[in-house]
Amino acid sequence: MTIEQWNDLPGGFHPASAMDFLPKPQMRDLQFRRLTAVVQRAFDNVGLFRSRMKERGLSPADIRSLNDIVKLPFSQKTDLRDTYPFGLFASPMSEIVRLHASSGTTGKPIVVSYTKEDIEVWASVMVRTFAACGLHRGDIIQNAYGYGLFTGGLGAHYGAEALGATVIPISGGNSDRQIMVMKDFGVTAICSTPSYFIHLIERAGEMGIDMHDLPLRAGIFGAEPWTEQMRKHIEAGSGIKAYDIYGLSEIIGPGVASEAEGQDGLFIFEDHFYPEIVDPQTGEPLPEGEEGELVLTTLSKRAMPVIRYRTHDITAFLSGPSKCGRTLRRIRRIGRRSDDMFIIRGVNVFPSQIEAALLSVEGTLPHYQIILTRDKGLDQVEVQVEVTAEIFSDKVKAMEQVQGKLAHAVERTLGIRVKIRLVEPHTIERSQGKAKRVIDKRNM
Ligand code: DLL
Repeated sequence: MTIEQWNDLPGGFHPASAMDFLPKPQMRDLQFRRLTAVVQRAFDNVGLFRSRMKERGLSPADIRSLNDIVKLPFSQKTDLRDTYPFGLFASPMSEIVRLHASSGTTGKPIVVSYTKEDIEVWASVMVRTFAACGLHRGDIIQNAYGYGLFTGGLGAHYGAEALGATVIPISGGNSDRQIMVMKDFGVTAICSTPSYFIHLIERAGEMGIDMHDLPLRAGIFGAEPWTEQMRKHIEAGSGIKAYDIYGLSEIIGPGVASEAEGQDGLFIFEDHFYPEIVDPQTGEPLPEGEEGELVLTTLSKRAMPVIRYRTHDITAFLSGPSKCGRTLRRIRRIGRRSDDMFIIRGVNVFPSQIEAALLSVEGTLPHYQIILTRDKGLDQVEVQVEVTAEIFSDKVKAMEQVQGKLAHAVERTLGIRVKIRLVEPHTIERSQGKAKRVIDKRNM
Protein backbone atom coordinates (compact mmCIF):
# COMPACT_ATOMS: atom_id res chain seq x y z
CA MET A 1 0.00 0.00 0.00
CA THR A 2 1.30 3.45 -0.80
CA ILE A 3 1.65 6.18 1.80
CA GLU A 4 -1.18 8.02 0.09
CA GLN A 5 -3.50 5.04 0.48
CA TRP A 6 -2.53 4.64 4.15
CA ASN A 7 -3.31 8.27 4.65
CA ASP A 8 -6.78 7.84 3.24
CA LEU A 9 -7.71 5.22 5.81
CA PRO A 10 -10.21 6.31 8.44
CA GLY A 11 -8.55 7.33 11.68
CA GLY A 12 -5.58 8.65 9.78
CA PHE A 13 -3.41 5.58 10.20
CA HIS A 14 -0.01 6.39 8.79
CA PRO A 15 2.85 3.97 8.01
CA ALA A 16 4.97 5.76 10.58
CA SER A 17 2.60 4.47 13.25
CA ALA A 18 3.38 0.81 12.54
CA MET A 19 5.86 0.94 15.43
CA ASP A 20 2.95 1.72 17.74
CA PHE A 21 1.67 -1.83 17.27
CA LEU A 22 4.96 -3.74 17.54
CA PRO A 23 4.73 -6.91 19.66
CA LYS A 24 6.40 -6.33 23.02
CA PRO A 25 9.31 -8.81 22.62
CA GLN A 26 10.30 -7.13 19.37
CA MET A 27 10.09 -3.73 21.03
CA ARG A 28 12.29 -4.84 23.94
CA ASP A 29 14.82 -6.24 21.49
CA LEU A 30 14.90 -3.01 19.51
CA GLN A 31 15.19 -0.94 22.70
CA PHE A 32 18.10 -3.01 23.93
CA ARG A 33 19.99 -2.66 20.67
CA ARG A 34 19.40 1.08 20.63
CA LEU A 35 20.27 1.45 24.31
CA THR A 36 23.70 -0.13 23.90
CA ALA A 37 24.40 2.10 20.90
CA VAL A 38 23.34 5.30 22.64
CA VAL A 39 25.32 4.49 25.78
CA GLN A 40 28.41 3.87 23.66
CA ARG A 41 27.84 7.11 21.78
CA ALA A 42 27.44 9.15 24.95
CA PHE A 43 30.46 7.45 26.54
CA ASP A 44 32.64 8.21 23.52
CA ASN A 45 31.51 11.80 23.01
CA VAL A 46 30.15 13.35 26.20
CA GLY A 47 32.76 14.03 28.86
CA LEU A 48 30.30 14.39 31.75
CA PHE A 49 28.67 11.02 31.03
CA ARG A 50 32.03 9.27 30.58
CA SER A 51 33.39 10.54 33.87
CA ARG A 52 30.20 9.56 35.74
CA MET A 53 30.41 6.07 34.26
CA LYS A 54 34.05 5.77 35.22
CA GLU A 55 33.33 6.95 38.78
CA ARG A 56 30.99 3.98 39.07
CA GLY A 57 33.50 1.62 37.48
CA LEU A 58 31.15 1.12 34.54
CA SER A 59 31.82 0.74 30.86
CA PRO A 60 29.27 0.47 28.02
CA ALA A 61 29.95 -3.28 27.89
CA ASP A 62 28.30 -3.62 31.32
CA ILE A 63 24.91 -3.02 29.74
CA ARG A 64 23.99 -6.60 28.91
CA SER A 65 20.22 -6.36 29.11
CA LEU A 66 17.55 -3.68 29.28
CA ASN A 67 17.32 -4.18 33.04
CA ASP A 68 20.94 -3.06 33.34
CA ILE A 69 19.75 0.46 32.60
CA VAL A 70 19.37 0.95 36.37
CA LYS A 71 23.17 0.78 36.69
CA LEU A 72 23.54 3.95 34.65
CA PRO A 73 23.85 7.36 36.32
CA PHE A 74 20.90 9.75 36.28
CA SER A 75 21.07 13.08 34.51
CA GLN A 76 19.15 16.24 35.33
CA LYS A 77 18.49 19.83 34.39
CA THR A 78 21.48 21.17 36.32
CA ASP A 79 23.75 19.09 34.05
CA LEU A 80 22.53 21.14 31.10
CA ARG A 81 23.01 24.36 33.04
CA ASP A 82 26.48 23.41 34.26
CA THR A 83 27.66 22.56 30.75
CA TYR A 84 25.93 25.56 29.11
CA PRO A 85 25.72 26.02 26.20
CA PHE A 86 27.06 23.05 24.22
CA GLY A 87 28.79 20.79 26.76
CA LEU A 88 26.49 17.78 26.35
CA PHE A 89 26.59 17.63 22.57
CA ALA A 90 27.77 14.33 21.10
CA SER A 91 28.03 15.57 17.52
CA PRO A 92 30.36 18.17 16.05
CA MET A 93 28.70 21.50 15.22
CA SER A 94 29.05 20.71 11.52
CA GLU A 95 26.43 17.95 11.96
CA ILE A 96 24.05 19.97 14.08
CA VAL A 97 21.29 21.53 12.01
CA ARG A 98 19.10 23.08 14.74
CA LEU A 99 19.28 24.49 18.24
CA HIS A 100 16.35 25.13 20.58
CA ALA A 101 16.38 26.51 24.09
CA SER A 102 14.10 26.42 27.05
CA SER A 103 14.02 29.34 29.40
CA GLY A 104 14.73 28.31 32.92
CA THR A 105 13.23 30.04 35.92
CA THR A 106 16.58 31.59 36.70
CA GLY A 107 19.37 32.90 34.54
CA LYS A 108 20.61 31.09 31.45
CA PRO A 109 18.37 28.87 29.33
CA ILE A 110 19.17 25.26 28.58
CA VAL A 111 20.21 24.55 25.01
CA VAL A 112 19.30 21.44 23.03
CA SER A 113 20.49 20.34 19.61
CA TYR A 114 19.48 18.15 16.68
CA THR A 115 21.20 16.51 13.74
CA LYS A 116 19.35 16.01 10.46
CA GLU A 117 18.47 12.47 11.61
CA ASP A 118 17.17 13.79 14.94
CA ILE A 119 14.89 16.21 13.11
CA GLU A 120 13.57 13.32 11.02
CA VAL A 121 12.87 11.24 14.12
CA TRP A 122 11.15 14.24 15.69
CA ALA A 123 8.89 14.69 12.66
CA SER A 124 8.08 10.96 12.71
CA VAL A 125 7.04 10.93 16.37
CA MET A 126 4.88 13.98 15.73
CA VAL A 127 3.31 12.20 12.75
CA ARG A 128 2.49 9.34 15.12
CA THR A 129 1.08 11.84 17.61
CA PHE A 130 -1.24 13.40 15.05
CA ALA A 131 -2.25 10.04 13.57
CA ALA A 132 -3.04 8.74 17.07
CA CYS A 133 -5.35 11.73 17.52
CA GLY A 134 -7.14 10.83 14.29
CA LEU A 135 -5.60 13.47 12.03
CA HIS A 136 -4.55 12.77 8.46
CA ARG A 137 -3.92 14.27 5.07
CA GLY A 138 -6.67 16.74 4.26
CA ASP A 139 -6.78 18.10 7.79
CA ILE A 140 -6.10 21.80 8.21
CA ILE A 141 -4.01 22.26 11.33
CA GLN A 142 -3.72 25.64 13.02
CA ASN A 143 -0.45 25.54 14.90
CA ALA A 144 -0.74 28.02 17.76
CA TYR A 145 2.26 26.71 19.68
CA GLY A 146 4.93 29.38 19.82
CA TYR A 147 7.48 29.33 16.98
CA GLY A 148 11.02 30.14 17.97
CA LEU A 149 13.34 28.72 20.56
CA PHE A 150 10.39 26.90 22.19
CA THR A 151 10.13 23.40 20.71
CA GLY A 152 6.33 23.42 20.42
CA GLY A 153 5.97 25.45 17.22
CA LEU A 154 8.52 23.89 14.91
CA GLY A 155 8.10 20.42 16.44
CA ALA A 156 4.38 20.32 15.63
CA HIS A 157 4.94 22.11 12.33
CA TYR A 158 7.25 19.55 10.74
CA GLY A 159 5.18 16.67 12.06
CA ALA A 160 2.00 18.09 10.57
CA GLU A 161 3.69 18.60 7.20
CA ALA A 162 5.18 15.11 7.24
CA LEU A 163 1.70 13.74 7.99
CA GLY A 164 0.57 15.39 4.77
CA ALA A 165 -1.83 17.80 6.45
CA THR A 166 -2.07 21.53 5.71
CA VAL A 167 -0.31 23.58 8.38
CA ILE A 168 -1.10 27.16 9.32
CA PRO A 169 2.01 28.41 11.14
CA ILE A 170 0.18 31.09 13.10
CA SER A 171 2.17 30.73 16.35
CA GLY A 172 0.70 31.95 19.66
CA GLY A 173 -1.05 35.24 20.32
CA ASN A 174 -3.32 37.68 18.48
CA SER A 175 -6.48 35.84 19.47
CA ASP A 176 -8.86 37.72 17.19
CA ARG A 177 -6.78 36.77 14.18
CA GLN A 178 -6.60 33.16 15.42
CA ILE A 179 -10.40 33.01 15.46
CA MET A 180 -10.77 34.67 12.08
CA VAL A 181 -8.32 32.20 10.53
CA MET A 182 -9.97 29.25 12.26
CA LYS A 183 -13.31 30.21 10.78
CA ASP A 184 -12.29 31.47 7.33
CA PHE A 185 -9.75 28.72 6.54
CA GLY A 186 -11.98 25.89 7.73
CA VAL A 187 -9.50 24.71 10.34
CA THR A 188 -10.14 21.12 11.49
CA ALA A 189 -7.51 20.81 14.26
CA ILE A 190 -5.62 23.15 16.52
CA CYS A 191 -2.36 22.80 18.43
CA SER A 192 -1.91 25.00 21.50
CA THR A 193 -1.63 24.91 25.24
CA PRO A 194 -4.98 23.95 26.79
CA SER A 195 -5.11 27.22 28.71
CA TYR A 196 -4.67 29.27 25.54
CA PHE A 197 -7.43 27.34 23.79
CA ILE A 198 -9.80 28.08 26.66
CA HIS A 199 -9.04 31.71 26.12
CA LEU A 200 -9.82 31.30 22.39
CA ILE A 201 -13.19 29.70 23.14
CA GLU A 202 -14.00 32.64 25.35
CA ARG A 203 -12.85 35.24 22.86
CA ALA A 204 -14.75 33.54 20.02
CA GLY A 205 -17.90 33.80 22.14
CA GLU A 206 -17.32 37.51 22.57
CA MET A 207 -16.94 37.83 18.80
CA GLY A 208 -20.28 36.08 18.32
CA ILE A 209 -18.74 32.81 17.10
CA ASP A 210 -19.68 29.48 18.58
CA MET A 211 -16.94 26.92 17.98
CA HIS A 212 -19.57 24.20 17.73
CA ASP A 213 -20.52 25.70 14.38
CA LEU A 214 -16.99 25.45 12.95
CA PRO A 215 -15.38 22.42 11.27
CA LEU A 216 -12.82 22.26 14.12
CA ARG A 217 -12.90 18.72 15.54
CA ALA A 218 -9.68 18.11 17.49
CA GLY A 219 -7.27 19.93 19.78
CA ILE A 220 -3.72 18.68 20.30
CA PHE A 221 -2.97 20.15 23.69
CA GLY A 222 0.12 19.99 25.87
CA ALA A 223 3.16 21.78 27.27
CA GLU A 224 1.49 22.34 30.66
CA PRO A 225 -0.44 20.29 33.21
CA TRP A 226 -4.22 20.18 32.87
CA THR A 227 -6.94 18.11 34.42
CA GLU A 228 -9.84 15.91 33.26
CA GLN A 229 -12.15 18.68 34.49
CA MET A 230 -10.37 21.05 32.13
CA ARG A 231 -10.80 18.58 29.28
CA LYS A 232 -14.55 18.39 29.95
CA HIS A 233 -14.76 22.17 30.01
CA ILE A 234 -12.96 22.43 26.65
CA GLU A 235 -14.94 19.68 24.96
CA ALA A 236 -18.28 21.03 26.16
CA GLY A 237 -17.37 24.59 25.26
CA SER A 238 -16.20 23.86 21.72
CA GLY A 239 -17.54 20.51 20.56
CA ILE A 240 -14.05 19.21 19.75
CA LYS A 241 -12.12 16.24 21.14
CA ALA A 242 -9.25 17.42 23.32
CA TYR A 243 -6.12 15.26 23.28
CA ASP A 244 -3.20 15.41 25.68
CA ILE A 245 0.33 15.34 24.28
CA TYR A 246 3.52 15.39 26.30
CA GLY A 247 7.15 16.19 25.74
CA LEU A 248 10.09 18.19 26.97
CA SER A 249 12.92 20.04 25.28
CA GLU A 250 15.67 18.00 26.90
CA ILE A 251 14.34 14.80 25.33
CA ILE A 252 13.17 16.17 21.95
CA GLY A 253 10.25 18.59 22.46
CA PRO A 254 6.64 17.55 21.83
CA GLY A 255 6.38 13.98 20.53
CA VAL A 256 7.53 12.00 23.57
CA ALA A 257 4.06 10.68 24.38
CA SER A 258 0.53 11.17 23.14
CA GLU A 259 -3.01 10.11 23.77
CA ALA A 260 -4.88 8.32 21.02
CA GLU A 261 -8.52 8.48 20.05
CA GLY A 262 -9.52 6.34 23.04
CA GLN A 263 -8.25 9.11 25.38
CA ASP A 264 -7.14 6.37 27.75
CA GLY A 265 -3.63 7.44 28.73
CA LEU A 266 -0.57 8.68 26.87
CA PHE A 267 1.43 6.26 24.74
CA ILE A 268 5.17 6.75 25.00
CA PHE A 269 7.01 6.44 21.70
CA GLU A 270 9.24 3.99 23.46
CA ASP A 271 11.21 2.89 20.41
CA HIS A 272 12.88 6.31 20.80
CA PHE A 273 12.35 7.20 24.47
CA TYR A 274 12.82 4.55 27.12
CA PRO A 275 10.63 5.22 30.17
CA GLU A 276 11.18 4.33 33.82
CA ILE A 277 9.21 5.43 36.88
CA VAL A 278 11.20 5.96 40.04
CA ASP A 279 10.65 7.13 43.58
CA PRO A 280 11.28 10.90 43.38
CA GLN A 281 13.07 10.87 46.74
CA THR A 282 15.29 7.81 46.46
CA GLY A 283 15.54 7.32 42.68
CA GLU A 284 14.69 3.62 43.15
CA PRO A 285 12.57 2.02 40.40
CA LEU A 286 8.94 1.61 41.51
CA PRO A 287 6.73 -1.44 41.03
CA GLU A 288 4.48 -1.36 37.96
CA GLY A 289 1.47 0.92 38.40
CA GLU A 290 2.84 2.99 41.28
CA GLU A 291 2.99 6.72 40.94
CA GLY A 292 6.42 8.28 40.70
CA GLU A 293 8.81 10.39 38.67
CA LEU A 294 9.17 9.72 34.98
CA VAL A 295 12.78 9.10 33.91
CA LEU A 296 13.54 9.06 30.20
CA THR A 297 16.46 7.82 28.10
CA THR A 298 16.73 8.85 24.46
CA LEU A 299 17.38 5.70 22.44
CA SER A 300 18.14 7.24 19.06
CA LYS A 301 19.19 10.86 19.67
CA ARG A 302 22.47 11.66 17.98
CA ALA A 303 23.25 15.32 18.69
CA MET A 304 22.37 15.21 22.38
CA PRO A 305 21.77 11.77 23.83
CA VAL A 306 20.27 11.98 27.30
CA ILE A 307 20.57 9.06 29.66
CA ARG A 308 18.11 8.48 32.55
CA TYR A 309 16.88 12.05 32.62
CA ARG A 310 14.94 13.01 35.75
CA THR A 311 11.92 14.83 34.32
CA HIS A 312 10.34 15.70 37.71
CA ASP A 313 7.03 14.87 36.04
CA ILE A 314 4.85 12.62 38.16
CA THR A 315 2.84 9.83 36.58
CA ALA A 316 2.28 6.06 36.63
CA PHE A 317 2.34 3.30 34.03
CA LEU A 318 -1.11 2.11 33.02
CA SER A 319 -1.59 -1.60 32.60
CA GLY A 320 -4.03 -3.62 30.55
CA PRO A 321 -4.76 -3.38 26.87
CA SER A 322 -5.50 0.01 25.33
CA LYS A 323 -8.73 0.71 23.44
CA CYS A 324 -6.93 1.13 20.11
CA GLY A 325 -4.60 -1.85 20.38
CA ARG A 326 -1.39 0.16 20.45
CA THR A 327 1.20 -1.92 22.27
CA LEU A 328 3.32 1.00 23.49
CA ARG A 329 3.61 1.56 27.23
CA ARG A 330 1.04 4.00 28.49
CA ILE A 331 1.24 6.59 31.24
CA ARG A 332 -1.41 8.47 33.14
CA ARG A 333 -1.76 12.17 32.34
CA ILE A 334 0.90 14.23 34.07
CA GLY A 335 -0.97 16.16 36.71
CA ARG A 336 1.97 17.56 38.58
CA ARG A 337 5.71 17.94 38.91
CA SER A 338 7.66 16.85 41.94
CA ASP A 339 8.98 20.40 42.19
CA ASP A 340 5.70 22.33 41.91
CA MET A 341 4.53 21.19 45.31
CA PHE A 342 4.17 23.65 48.14
CA ILE A 343 3.52 22.97 51.78
CA ILE A 344 0.73 24.78 53.58
CA ARG A 345 0.32 24.13 57.28
CA GLY A 346 2.16 20.87 56.90
CA VAL A 347 0.06 19.63 54.00
CA ASN A 348 1.57 18.92 50.58
CA VAL A 349 -0.36 20.80 47.92
CA PHE A 350 -0.18 20.59 44.14
CA PRO A 351 -1.82 23.20 41.88
CA SER A 352 -3.62 20.47 39.92
CA GLN A 353 -5.51 19.38 43.05
CA ILE A 354 -6.77 22.91 43.45
CA GLU A 355 -7.73 23.09 39.78
CA ALA A 356 -9.74 19.89 39.99
CA ALA A 357 -11.57 21.12 43.09
CA LEU A 358 -12.34 24.54 41.61
CA LEU A 359 -13.71 23.18 38.37
CA SER A 360 -16.03 20.81 40.19
CA VAL A 361 -18.13 23.81 41.30
CA GLU A 362 -20.64 25.26 38.89
CA GLY A 363 -20.14 28.88 37.88
CA THR A 364 -16.34 28.90 38.13
CA LEU A 365 -14.25 29.55 35.05
CA PRO A 366 -10.99 27.73 34.35
CA HIS A 367 -8.94 30.83 35.09
CA TYR A 368 -7.30 30.82 38.48
CA GLN A 369 -4.12 31.73 40.22
CA ILE A 370 -2.63 30.57 43.48
CA ILE A 371 -0.86 33.29 45.44
CA LEU A 372 1.60 32.21 48.10
CA THR A 373 2.70 34.66 50.78
CA ARG A 374 4.44 34.42 54.12
CA ASP A 375 3.13 36.07 57.24
CA LYS A 376 5.20 35.88 60.44
CA GLY A 377 6.97 32.80 59.14
CA LEU A 378 3.73 31.02 58.22
CA ASP A 379 2.90 30.22 54.61
CA GLN A 380 -0.45 31.53 53.44
CA VAL A 381 -2.32 30.66 50.28
CA GLU A 382 -4.99 32.59 48.46
CA VAL A 383 -6.75 31.15 45.46
CA GLN A 384 -8.15 33.71 43.05
CA VAL A 385 -10.69 32.30 40.67
CA GLU A 386 -12.87 33.84 38.03
CA VAL A 387 -16.61 33.27 38.14
CA THR A 388 -19.18 33.89 35.44
CA ALA A 389 -20.42 37.44 34.96
CA GLU A 390 -23.90 36.40 36.17
CA ILE A 391 -22.54 35.21 39.49
CA PHE A 392 -20.23 38.15 39.86
CA SER A 393 -22.94 40.73 39.25
CA ASP A 394 -25.46 38.83 41.35
CA LYS A 395 -26.35 39.58 44.92
CA VAL A 396 -23.70 39.24 47.59
CA LYS A 397 -25.50 36.17 48.84
CA ALA A 398 -25.03 34.24 45.60
CA MET A 399 -21.34 35.06 45.59
CA GLU A 400 -20.97 33.97 49.17
CA GLN A 401 -22.66 30.71 48.33
CA VAL A 402 -20.23 29.98 45.49
CA GLN A 403 -17.31 31.01 47.64
CA GLY A 404 -18.45 28.65 50.36
CA LYS A 405 -18.83 25.80 47.89
CA LEU A 406 -15.34 26.42 46.54
CA ALA A 407 -13.76 26.57 49.97
CA HIS A 408 -15.53 23.34 50.79
CA ALA A 409 -14.43 21.61 47.56
CA VAL A 410 -10.80 22.59 48.16
CA GLU A 411 -11.01 21.51 51.78
CA ARG A 412 -12.40 18.12 50.75
CA THR A 413 -9.44 17.63 48.43
CA LEU A 414 -6.62 19.04 50.55
CA GLY A 415 -7.89 18.63 54.06
CA ILE A 416 -7.21 22.28 54.87
CA ARG A 417 -9.16 25.47 54.33
CA VAL A 418 -7.66 28.07 52.04
CA LYS A 419 -8.70 31.61 51.31
CA ILE A 420 -10.76 31.89 48.14
CA ARG A 421 -11.27 35.17 46.33
CA LEU A 422 -13.80 35.39 43.51
CA VAL A 423 -12.82 37.74 40.74
CA GLU A 424 -14.57 39.06 37.66
CA PRO A 425 -14.13 37.41 34.27
CA HIS A 426 -10.89 38.60 32.58
CA THR A 427 -9.16 39.61 35.80
CA ILE A 428 -6.53 36.91 35.60
CA GLU A 429 -3.90 37.41 32.98
CA ARG A 430 -4.22 35.17 29.91
CA SER A 431 -1.16 33.48 28.53
CA GLN A 432 -0.43 32.63 24.90
CA GLY A 433 1.66 29.69 26.00
CA LYS A 434 2.10 28.02 29.36
CA ALA A 435 -0.25 29.45 32.00
CA LYS A 436 1.29 30.74 35.20
CA ARG A 437 -0.77 29.20 37.98
CA VAL A 438 1.31 29.89 41.06
CA ILE A 439 2.61 33.32 42.10
CA ASP A 440 5.08 32.77 44.87
CA LYS A 441 5.61 35.96 46.86
CA ARG A 442 7.11 34.21 49.87
CA ASN A 443 10.63 35.40 49.29
CA MET A 444 9.82 38.81 47.87
O1 DLL B 1 6.58 22.02 26.66
C1 DLL B 1 7.30 20.60 24.85
C2 DLL B 1 5.89 20.51 24.38
C3 DLL B 1 5.42 21.40 23.44
C4 DLL B 1 5.07 19.48 24.84
C5 DLL B 1 4.13 21.29 22.99
C6 DLL B 1 3.78 19.37 24.37
C7 DLL B 1 3.31 20.27 23.45
P1 DLL B 1 9.38 22.37 27.69
O2 DLL B 1 9.09 23.79 27.47
O3 DLL B 1 10.77 21.93 27.82
O4 DLL B 1 8.80 21.51 26.50
O5 DLL B 1 8.54 21.93 28.97
C8 DLL B 1 8.52 20.59 29.37
O6 DLL B 1 6.32 20.87 30.39
O7 DLL B 1 8.61 18.50 31.75
C9 DLL B 1 6.22 19.02 31.83
O8 DLL B 1 6.46 19.46 33.15
C10 DLL B 1 5.40 20.05 31.09
N1 DLL B 1 4.50 19.39 30.13
C11 DLL B 1 4.66 19.24 28.81
N2 DLL B 1 3.59 18.60 28.28
C12 DLL B 1 2.75 18.33 29.31
C13 DLL B 1 1.47 17.68 29.44
C14 DLL B 1 7.49 21.45 26.09
N3 DLL B 1 0.82 17.18 28.39
C15 DLL B 1 7.66 20.41 30.62
N4 DLL B 1 0.95 17.57 30.69
C16 DLL B 1 7.51 18.98 31.03
C17 DLL B 1 1.59 18.06 31.77
C18 DLL B 1 3.33 18.83 30.49
N5 DLL B 1 2.76 18.70 31.70
